[in-house]
Amino acid sequence: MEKSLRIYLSLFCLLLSVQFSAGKRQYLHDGWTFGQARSLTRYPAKVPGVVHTDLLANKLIEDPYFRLNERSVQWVDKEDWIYENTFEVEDDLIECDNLRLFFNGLDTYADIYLNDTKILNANNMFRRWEIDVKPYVNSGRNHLKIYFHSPLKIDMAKWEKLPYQYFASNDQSENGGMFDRKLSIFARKAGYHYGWDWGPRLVTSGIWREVFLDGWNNMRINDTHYRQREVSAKKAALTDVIHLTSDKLISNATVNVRDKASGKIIVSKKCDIDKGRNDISIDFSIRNPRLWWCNGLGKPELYTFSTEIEKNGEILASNDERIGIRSIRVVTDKDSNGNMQFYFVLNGVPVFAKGTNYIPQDNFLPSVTPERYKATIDDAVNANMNMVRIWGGGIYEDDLFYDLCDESGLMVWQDFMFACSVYPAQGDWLESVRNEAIDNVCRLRNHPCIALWCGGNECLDAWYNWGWKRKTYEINPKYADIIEAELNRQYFETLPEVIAEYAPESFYWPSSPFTAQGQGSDGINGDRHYWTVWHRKAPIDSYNRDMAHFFSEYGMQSFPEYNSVIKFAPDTEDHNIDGEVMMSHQRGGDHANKLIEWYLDSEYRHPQDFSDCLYATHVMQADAMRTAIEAHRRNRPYCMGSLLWQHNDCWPVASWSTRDYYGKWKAAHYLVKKSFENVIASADITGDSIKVYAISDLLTDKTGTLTIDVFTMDGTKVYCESSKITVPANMSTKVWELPLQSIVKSHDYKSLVINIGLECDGYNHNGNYYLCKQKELKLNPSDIKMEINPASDGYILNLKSDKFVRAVWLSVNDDGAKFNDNCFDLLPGITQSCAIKTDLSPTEIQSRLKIQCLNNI
Ligand code: BMA
Repeated sequence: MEKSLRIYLSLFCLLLSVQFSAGKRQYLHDGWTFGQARSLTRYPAKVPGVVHTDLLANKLIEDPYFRLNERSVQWVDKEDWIYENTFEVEDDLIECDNLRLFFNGLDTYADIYLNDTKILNANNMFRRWEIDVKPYVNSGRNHLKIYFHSPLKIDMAKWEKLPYQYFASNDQSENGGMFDRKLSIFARKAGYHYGWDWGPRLVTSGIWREVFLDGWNNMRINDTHYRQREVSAKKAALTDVIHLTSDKLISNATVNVRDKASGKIIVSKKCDIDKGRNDISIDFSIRNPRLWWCNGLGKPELYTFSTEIEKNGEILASNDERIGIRSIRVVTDKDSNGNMQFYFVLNGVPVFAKGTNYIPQDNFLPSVTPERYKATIDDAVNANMNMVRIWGGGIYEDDLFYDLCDESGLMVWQDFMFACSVYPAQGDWLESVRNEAIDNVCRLRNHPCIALWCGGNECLDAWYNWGWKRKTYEINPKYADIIEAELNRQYFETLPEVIAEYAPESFYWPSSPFTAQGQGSDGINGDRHYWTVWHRKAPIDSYNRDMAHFFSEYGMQSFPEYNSVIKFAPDTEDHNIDGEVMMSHQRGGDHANKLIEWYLDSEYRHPQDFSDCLYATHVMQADAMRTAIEAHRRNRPYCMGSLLWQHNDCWPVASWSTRDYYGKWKAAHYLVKKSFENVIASADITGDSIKVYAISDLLTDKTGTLTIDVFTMDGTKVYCESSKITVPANMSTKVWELPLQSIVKSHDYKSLVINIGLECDGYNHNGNYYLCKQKELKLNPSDIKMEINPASDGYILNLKSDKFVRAVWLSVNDDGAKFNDNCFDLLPGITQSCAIKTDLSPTEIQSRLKIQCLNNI
């Protein structure tokens, strides 16, 4: 045989055996029906899906997100539901020696019957279930039935048994007709389903993730964990920890780790494989590894490694994993005042974390398409972020979420799924949590994006700082002792034990925010959730003064834009922020609307026109986020992180999100993008001086040109200066300072705008500063001239005015339209260009384009 043919044939055999060894999979997503357990009527169902979306698709309920419809579907969670399916196992699968049924997610209390035999009792939405079904399947038709118990009915019994209460501040039990019974804490189910201060109460049930059958013969690799023992630019020392199951003893097998890209074997090892479960470790190293870097610092390089078990040239089992080689450390050493710092070090470089907090993208989780995932992650990356925090009241996200973060260099702060509550952390409940943690840590531990595991959101603060411990203690000290012991067991034993055992190189942080065990966070040590602006009514300028080592939350509310509001509230009679429909889409309630109005009144203006009022909240939120981000960045290295609250919504609602439910960027997102640029200049105007800082996240020093121009509202330049400066790497540096008087001179400070620009290494940052509150600015009526010029995928808009125009907001009623910039000021006489991607015709764009600005309200 010719050599090339031999190679070809052996490659062919290798491919065949790889395919064979990978086993076979049959998805069970077709042919499902569903119905109320107490009725025999069945309707077609979609899997993965949830009961609400199935009811909607069958026209049995109306869209719960529209107007007040959420109220009329509160009966759904009081019912038990049955999902059924009849299927035939594919021929090549039925012949396999091993046949397992997998549920990647069942929401939540579910009894599973296969051909009338109960094969599983599921009780945790976050777990992945694997059942050996070989003994139960038939070669002909099989019947799969899932009985979902109402989570309310199941948990009510637990609530009634307890002589004390677990608090859950966001559980909207009253809206669900449950009075003060906060049942969410009993269920291992996404907390936000029970309502949140940005979310409706829609408690779902269903097969919410994939369901499939896997069949294989001989051997299967269950899991490969690529531990990164040591990583530097010169060398990565890795261990591939392999868990496999074999049907028989195989002596003298070979384990290979192969680099998929080059096809080369990196390391091989001989081993004997026992019948049953085997754990094998194989060490290897890579010289000069291509490191995974976060967005802004470098390329997020990825490797795909294959683990193969080989015997006599035949591959018995194999498994591919994509990993990124990087080291991530979290530094919690003391600062010079003896307080605990908190910052991330990626590949030896201290990184200022620029990012956001992420909540689930929908109350009906299976409705989130891959396109929505992609857009959500892209919007973080395009806003120059390098970190996203997956908040603890939602879900451990879909694999796709982490794949996209791996690919785009977004570090993930991963909360365990606990938020703003105390939980019954004992017995079966705690065991279930341990298993859920193991499932998810093992699923996610190879992702380079995972930067930290965190016990949960604000649960320790809730107990220690929000008066819950005191309240419980006053009722009976014994009850407080029980809850506190549970809390310690959960966050300081169970969860860190899972991390230590299953992802020992990862950093565990007991809570966000966190200072020390036995107390709430103090804002000085560790990370901080900063809500003095907003919940405590501090002026927006407080962002400039109040510091922390790491801000893991801060935010300011706004409404969705007008074109988004009309999707859930099209009638003009609903266009009143205090009206019933808008209030039903404001889950912070009266408290939140009053805060919005209070901030508008004290710092901006409170327009009576509905659309102007929505717009004013956008500008206020945008200014607030910009102020916070710049202040946090100016204060590095004291402050090393700024994660704003929040990136997205789960339904159309007034909230702190910078992008609304429909994915539309609010004004804030445009300003966040600018404020998170790698190189910016930022001014701190305190008392009678103005200081300018050059802030750079680049890893080498650069030179740049700093410009400072002061204008009056009608275009007179009262000061200008331009100078070459050095912009030192990875820090914030004061580069300019003057007494305010020397640039303001005798002018009325309410009619001045200070424009600061920094051009450096291809970055061109530009920002305006004002010397009074926005409502005091002496703005002239606007006189904007706009040209609309066709471009390849839309239009270029050129805007100009003789007067200073504050916060120009362009909107167009077109779902697909995308602006490259928005919410910008027009400096007198200077043309500002902006691009819009849209399919609208020139006449449509002319008629639909709307301009709003603070000058006109
Ligand atoms: C934070 C979060 C959320 C909440 C937000 C706004 O502290 O952790 O629970 O939605 O505040 O109040």
